[in-house]
Amino acid sequence: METITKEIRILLVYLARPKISRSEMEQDVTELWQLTATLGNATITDIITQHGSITPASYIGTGKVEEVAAYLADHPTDIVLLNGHVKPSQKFLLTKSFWEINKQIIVWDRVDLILAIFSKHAKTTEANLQIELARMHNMGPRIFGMGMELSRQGGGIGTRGLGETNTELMERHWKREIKKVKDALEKITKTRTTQMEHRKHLGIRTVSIVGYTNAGKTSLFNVLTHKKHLVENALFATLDSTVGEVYLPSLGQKIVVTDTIGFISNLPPSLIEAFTSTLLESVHADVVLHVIDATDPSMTEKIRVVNEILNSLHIPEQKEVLVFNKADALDEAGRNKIITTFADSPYVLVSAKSHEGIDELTNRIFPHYLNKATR
Ligand SMILES: Nc1nc2c(ncn2[C@@H]2O[C@H](COP(=O)(O)OP(=O)(O)OP(=O)(O)O)[C@@H](O)[C@H]2O)c(=O)[nH]1
Ligand SMILES: [Mg+2]
Repeated sequence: METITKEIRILLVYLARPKISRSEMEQDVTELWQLTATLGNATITDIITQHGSITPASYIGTGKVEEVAAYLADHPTDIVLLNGHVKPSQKFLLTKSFWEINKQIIVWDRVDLILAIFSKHAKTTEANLQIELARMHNMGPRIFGMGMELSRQGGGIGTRGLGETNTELMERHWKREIKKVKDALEKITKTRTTQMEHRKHLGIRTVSIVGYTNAGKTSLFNVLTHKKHLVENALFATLDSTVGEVYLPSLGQKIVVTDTIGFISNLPPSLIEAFTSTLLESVHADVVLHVIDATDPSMTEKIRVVNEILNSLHIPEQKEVLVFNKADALDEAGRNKIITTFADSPYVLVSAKSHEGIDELTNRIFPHYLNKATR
């Protein structure tokens, strides 16, 4: 049965940092656009741009706040989306400023948008708890507390004194709720750790698949493990960590392959921290396959982003193999570029679609790295 869902109207307020190039900005806006499209029932109805640095109090500066408020007065809008990472205090101030015009308005930053997509795709308790934890961190006590305030007032939004008189109360409530979620997550993490230790005890080696979102990680996982997990031309199709087995004739044993959530640029550390449980498998793997969409014009930047995240997770570089995927869609020039640029790094060119390079991966790369891992 078809359900009618209301279209969410999003106003994008884009703060273009000083010295940003036109192409960087275009890539950034395109990604925000794709993220919004991934939500399914949301559209960016307009973009207001501000050039300059972040204003500490309001992120976009008083003048811009007024401009956005004037826009909201004339254009029905559900969400004001800011690019980048906006502090809870800035979001709180903005929300309050816009409330004069629209009491239902929600202010989101890029992380809130990503978390909304996560929620849409989350299936497991673990994923839901991690999203909840990241959300709470991203909201901060006062915005989180607004929900509590609303329920106390029986649903009506009272603006008088909101968030000011009750800051301490909200802070305590926020901390208590965070602890609850953390405790629940810890139990799940323990189960995962036990499973990993059990595998290690049995001498089973593990390969984890990581990479920027939409690079083709799940497609590669499916090819390797003969599974049929959801593959989609969408950002964050995968949110959980899934495990599959592959028998390697060259090693005469089976290995475990894991697929996990994709990465994206500008993730705050608190979000990565919230997903520690899911990423645990990747952190402890013997080999880390860093899957890259070789047809992506922003490939180099995305490799950098993923490497930064791998670093923050303390995954040693020696475990990493660059896997350039979508070789079937590459022309000669694209191939040559990879061959010349990455000649010094361990890499392999594959296609999850045509299966080019898969044999090389399983017969040469895996045995080589897995033998090394045992030494
Ligand atoms: N041409 C081509 N397309 C591919 C290949 N591998 C994956 N794709 C496409 O790339 C898109 C993303 O594939 P996924 O496997 O879902 O990518 P992912 O990295 O798991 O993405 P998330 O889980 O959303 O982070 C889909 O539209 C796939 O059909 C390939 O080898 N060649
Ligand atoms: Mg996936």
